[in-house]
Amino acid sequence: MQWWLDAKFGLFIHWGLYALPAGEYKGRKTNNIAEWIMHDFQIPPQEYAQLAKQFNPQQFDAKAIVQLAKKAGMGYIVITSKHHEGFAMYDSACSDYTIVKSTPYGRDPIRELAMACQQEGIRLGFYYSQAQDWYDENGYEQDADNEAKNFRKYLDEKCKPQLRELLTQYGPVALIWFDTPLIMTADESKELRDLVKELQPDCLVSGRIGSGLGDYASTGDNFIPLLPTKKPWEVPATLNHTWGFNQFDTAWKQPEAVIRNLIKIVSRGGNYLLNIGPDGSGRVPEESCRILEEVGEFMQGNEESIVGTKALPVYPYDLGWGYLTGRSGKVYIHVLEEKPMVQLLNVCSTIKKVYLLANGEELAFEQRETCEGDACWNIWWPNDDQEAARARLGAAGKVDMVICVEIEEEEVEFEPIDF
Ligand code: FHN
Repeated sequence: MQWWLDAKFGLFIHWGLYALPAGEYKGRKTNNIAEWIMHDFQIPPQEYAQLAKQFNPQQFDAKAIVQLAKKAGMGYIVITSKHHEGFAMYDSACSDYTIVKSTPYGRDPIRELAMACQQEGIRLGFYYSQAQDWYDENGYEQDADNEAKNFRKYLDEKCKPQLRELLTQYGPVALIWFDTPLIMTADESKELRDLVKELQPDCLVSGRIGSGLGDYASTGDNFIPLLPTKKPWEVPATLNHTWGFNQFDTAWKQPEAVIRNLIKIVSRGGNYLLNIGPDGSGRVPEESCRILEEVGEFMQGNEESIVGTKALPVYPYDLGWGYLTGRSGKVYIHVLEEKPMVQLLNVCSTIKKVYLLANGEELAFEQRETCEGDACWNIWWPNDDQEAARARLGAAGKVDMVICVEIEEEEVEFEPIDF
């Protein structure tokens, strides 16, 4: 899974029939995430299924989405192949409830995405709701009487056959993003994991397969761990409050916030899986595109400080003004605030060279002991003028000025603080 550890940043796509009501059904607005509208309003399956007749997302442009992700510096894409609503967003032979068979659109967007990903050299994984299926009478549903269901029948007749299709019809699959296992047993989760690995041994399995059987952990939605964890981890995150498109949700995280989250997550060793929710016409909301494009401008000069980095030993202070990332022989200091100069205490590795990552401009530095005897690095902006240096960095320095410190040692060493 080295590719996944290196990638750090991925694109999540939540897209299904829920993109049509887009947060409102029969004049009633939801205050929950938009893709839950069928459950939240208890819309009967046959009634909800009528949405398929209106689903004709002619604006869906797989290539443009892949290029958007690539330009943002993302290394992989994960798209909902079947969310809890039970509707297959691909050409599935084992159900009639699919985008190909039951919509006027009649195309397989997942095939188009898989082809675009192959052309652009970006990995593609599939979200698959393995336990919740609100359309299938034997699929689980949160807060429903699940004990009464024949889950074995659902597993054998829908879930496993569909996973088999996804893993045999679209070329190499980077990962299966399972979600909400609910009351699935460990044996059932293992059965799905085994199926994935039998069909595609290199395909990763997300943490939400249940019973700790994932290749990596998925944190709670939008929750960033503070402390090191045992397993590699990924933060699935929204750009506003919803995953599926909601016409009323305009609470967009601005590019600054996204860049800060990315750096925070990467500095702690995690991956950031950031969502877009195309609308019912297939169009990606303009705001999502604008935000990702600006993140891309930051990544253009600073990608080296994100992609392929690994978690440093835990730095003993909360810097407040920034974060540290690193790789062999290099420490990247991410400066997110105004600072007359940059000081790191209790760092004892030997500096070779210091420069602004995005334009190579060298910075003066010294290594010394403080009056209290702590090893410390001091770094100065050219002419003591941070703003002028920021201006020279252009878009790459707008939010975060990344300082690259080359060191003699393979790995940076921090002095423990024991007071
Ligand atoms: O219920 C889903 C939700 O709709 C969305 O898919 C998120 C993404 O992480 N997962 C579940 C809630 O955690």
